[in-house]
Amino acid sequence: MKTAITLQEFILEEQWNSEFFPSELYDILQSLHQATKKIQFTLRRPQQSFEQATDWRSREKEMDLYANRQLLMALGNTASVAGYASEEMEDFHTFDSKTPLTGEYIVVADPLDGSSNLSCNGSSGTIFGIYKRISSGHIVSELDFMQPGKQLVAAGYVLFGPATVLVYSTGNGVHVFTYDHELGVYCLEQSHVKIPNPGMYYCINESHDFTFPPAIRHFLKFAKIHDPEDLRPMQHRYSGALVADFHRILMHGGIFMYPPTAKHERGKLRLVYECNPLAFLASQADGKASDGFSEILNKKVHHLHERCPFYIGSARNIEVLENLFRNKNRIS
Ligand code: AFP
Repeated sequence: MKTAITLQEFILEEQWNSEFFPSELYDILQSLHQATKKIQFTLRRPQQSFEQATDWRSREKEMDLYANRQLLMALGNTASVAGYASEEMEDFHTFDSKTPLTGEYIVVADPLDGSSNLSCNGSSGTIFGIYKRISSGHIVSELDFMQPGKQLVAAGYVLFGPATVLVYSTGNGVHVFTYDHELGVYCLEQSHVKIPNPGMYYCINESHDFTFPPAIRHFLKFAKIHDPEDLRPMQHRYSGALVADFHRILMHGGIFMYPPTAKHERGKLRLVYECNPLAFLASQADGKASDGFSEILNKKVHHLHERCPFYIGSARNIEVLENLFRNKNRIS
């Protein structure tokens, strides 16, 4: 039997081999790891063990808030983190009980993406991004959290599926780990993952298609045309959890799309908490992420909870879609 490389060992080795790997990142990844371990254990408990959860909707909300609290507590105990912002909180949080505020990093997160899947034992996950703080002084600034995605120093997610999987990048490739419940540790599954290009999967909630921009409707027709060399017709998959759909794309290639719709005119997904961290991972895995016209990682952030159209996946699939947006719906 082969000896597994644990997450801890892998991060330490990454740190030793790179002069650009700040030791603080190790601590932050460790605290995110601890927090998500607790979230994972709680997700596995029966509904009856939830305090206020009389139905699945209230369990969903309770779990969203619980996941947020775990991250808040774990990061609050990490010296190098000065602040935290999440999809679950109106405002960002400064860890100002740390005197002086020495932390050089801030963390953004979607604590429990896809929580509505809990009602049917579907997948969910925690998405996170880590930035270097740009403010100074005792209070972090909103601007710390509004840096463009290209300023991320690390990002990742933990996917709570049949197995719990942790994926991260510190700018040196994307690495995938699976939680071993017997050993109680994450073990390396794959390092330096690359998104297959092109890919055969497309993920989109097609129920909104009558309100999609024409470029998306053209892409959906294009995806179904027979061309085996280009892996078409593409296969449709959609889980209702971005983190699970992105993991499929990371492993097998293809494209995830959440365009503007009548209900969400600017798109549904959050630029800071969901789009930027996953765009960072895609770029590290030779994939791409776009809003149809420009790279997600270059987008200016106007406010913390901003939403945007989001297309992410294999480079070739994203380029086809961008051409449809730019060339007025012609495939080139
Ligand atoms: P929840 O966290 O409220 O379940 O929302 C999940 C999500 O933000 C993202 O993970 C999914 O891709 C997307 O919403 C699904 O939205 P639709 O139900 O509109 O397809």
